[in-house]
Amino acid sequence: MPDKKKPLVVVTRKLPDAIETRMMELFNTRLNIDDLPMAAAELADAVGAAEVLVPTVTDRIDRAVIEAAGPQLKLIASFGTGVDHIDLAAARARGITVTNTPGVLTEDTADMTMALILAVSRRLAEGERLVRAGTWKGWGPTTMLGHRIWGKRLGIIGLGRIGQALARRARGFGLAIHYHNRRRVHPDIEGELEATYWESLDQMLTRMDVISVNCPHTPATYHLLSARRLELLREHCIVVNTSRGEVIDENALARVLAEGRIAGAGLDVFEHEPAINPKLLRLDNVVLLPHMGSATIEGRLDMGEKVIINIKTHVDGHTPPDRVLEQML
Ligand code: 8YV
Repeated sequence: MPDKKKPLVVVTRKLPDAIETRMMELFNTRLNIDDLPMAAAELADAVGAAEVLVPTVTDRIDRAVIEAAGPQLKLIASFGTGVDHIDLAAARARGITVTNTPGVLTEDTADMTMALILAVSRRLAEGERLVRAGTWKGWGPTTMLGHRIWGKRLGIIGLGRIGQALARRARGFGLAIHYHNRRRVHPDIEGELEATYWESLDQMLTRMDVISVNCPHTPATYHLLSARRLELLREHCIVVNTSRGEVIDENALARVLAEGRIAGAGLDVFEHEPAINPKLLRLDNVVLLPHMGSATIEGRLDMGEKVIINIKTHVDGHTPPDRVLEQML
C-alpha cells in the first residue's frame, strides 16, 4: 500500500542509483528504470497524477503539458540548472513551484569549457582521429600546428557562476579575461579576475581571440550570436558553447566556419539536440560533444541531492532553496 502521507514523485529519466534509492525511501517515487525519454502523452499522463515532477533537460514541459496537470501537481523539481525546457509563466499561472540545481555543476562545466578551448586551439580531436585512422606518418615540423592560447584574449558572454569559474581557469592558461553581461559584475570580482567589461557585445566580439558562451538561454539570449554578430568575429577567432545551442544561430555558425571566416568551434550543446546540423559534421575545425559539460558522477549525485532537498523542503511547507523565479533569469 502506498503511504498516503508521502507525495507521489514522478522521475522522468534514470537517475544515479543512490539518488533513486533515497527518493524511494522518502517519497512515493515512480522511477523510469529503462530511461526512455517520455513522449508528450506520457508527460501529460505523469503530470495528471504526480504531486512532484522531476524532469530533465530532455523533457519539454511546455504550456500544454502544464495545462494537462492535475491540481495535485505543486512542484516541478528539475534535475539540472537550465530551465529553458520549462514554461515558467504557465507554471506560475497554475501555482506550480519550479526548482533547479544551480551551483553543483559549475566547476565541471567550466572544466569542459576550458577543455574545448584547448581542444579546438590545439586540434586535439583532429589529432586523435589521425592516429586512430592509422594515417599518421610521424612527427613533422609543420604538421598539426594549432594556435597558442597563452597571451590571447577570451571574451565570456555571461559572467555568472560558470563564466567566473571559467575565467579563473583561463587566467592560469594565460588568457586575458573580457566579458559581456546584462549587468556589470561586482568590482571585487572584476578585480580578482582582472576582467574587462564590455557593455557592447558587438564591440567585444570584434576584438577577441576566443569567445565562450556561458549565459542561459532565455527569450533575450535566443540567437544572441546571430549571423550579423558572427560576421564581426576575427578570422582567427574560435567560439565555444557549453550553455545552450539556441544562443547561437547554428546555421550561420556552420556557414562562417565552412567559409573560413572564423577558425574553429567547440560545441557541447546544439540548437536541436540530439540532432546535429549536418554542415557541422563535415567540418574538421569543429569539436562536437554530446552535451556532457556537467557529466561527472560527483556532479550527478550533487544534482540529485539538490532535487531531494528541494522536494523535501517543499513537502514540509518551506520555500525550497532553489526556487526559480522568472525575474531571476
Ligand atoms: C544537465 C545542463 O546535465 O543543468 C543544465 O542546465 O545543461 C546539463 O548539464 C541537464 O540539464 C540535466 O537535466
